[in-house]
Amino acid sequence: MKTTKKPPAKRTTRHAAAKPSAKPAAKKHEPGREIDLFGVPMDLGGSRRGTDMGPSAIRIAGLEEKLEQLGYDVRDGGDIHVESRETTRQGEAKAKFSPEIARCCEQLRKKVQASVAKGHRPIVLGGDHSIAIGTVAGVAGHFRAKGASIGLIWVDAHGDMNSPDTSPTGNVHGMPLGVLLGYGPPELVKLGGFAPKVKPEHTVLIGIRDLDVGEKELIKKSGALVFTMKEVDQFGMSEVARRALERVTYGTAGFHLSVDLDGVDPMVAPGVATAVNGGLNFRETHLLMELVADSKQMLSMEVVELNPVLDTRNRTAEFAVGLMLSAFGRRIL
Ligand SMILES: [Mn+2]
Repeated sequence: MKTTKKPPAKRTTRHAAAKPSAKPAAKKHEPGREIDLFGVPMDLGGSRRGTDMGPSAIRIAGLEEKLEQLGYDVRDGGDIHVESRETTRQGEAKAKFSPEIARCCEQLRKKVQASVAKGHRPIVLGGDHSIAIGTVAGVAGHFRAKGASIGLIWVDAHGDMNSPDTSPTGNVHGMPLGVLLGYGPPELVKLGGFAPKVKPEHTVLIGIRDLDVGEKELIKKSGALVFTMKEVDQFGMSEVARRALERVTYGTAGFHLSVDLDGVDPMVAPGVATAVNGGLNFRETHLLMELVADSKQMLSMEVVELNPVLDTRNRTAEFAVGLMLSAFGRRIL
């Protein structure tokens, strides 16, 4: 696997799989050559400590340099400041630390929105998955001001669609997708002054295999498109990715890709807080990233839930860097 020095191919046509319907195509956003990195050392959304070290582990694995080798101009915007668990009030037990999570997500939202407004593509490094509330609010906020919607691909073992009432733990990292679709703690749902951030018809989940009882109801009710591991096994990732990309690009300005590393099988990505067997394998995950790159419509990306404490010799961080390279256009040939 040699990295190429060639810049990624220029965008040619919009995604060919879009439905041939009468609905006029939304104006497409030209993906830029500039990438802004933001780290969010957040571990307030889960119970296991250690995800706050995720951004450092990914930087150590050489993300910036490898993206530059791919032909991108990369600027590291540093980390969002997150208060530590010891110095922050937990607050409401049904949505633990949600005031501090909301404060951090608001900081992130502003940085991401400013990045997208410059025509750059932000990459957000987690941190637990609660930070997606800020990332998606920033990207969606920019396009909303232009009257456009964005799509969302959510790779995860879990649904992340609990509400404070259905969550067995009160951990906010089990709620961000629900929040983005308009359900959950008001201080999070209202972030950026609008809700929902994405429409269910533009939202796709991939890799799902561990859902809480109450959460299942909300997922079914939400109208989001869900590819559980059963569908991945049944149809193959090629077909799942085709359907997913059709869904998130049809009538949108492009899409955000949110990768929870626990969506990947723990044999490949062991350094995650909430590992679940039977996940996406190495090639399935890369194929999804490669097809995302081929679509030329990814606006922004985040990689979350890396827990270096549970990792082996930074292997999961190195895998995460490989995924980002594939999603940004690295090719085998
Ligand atoms: Mn997640």
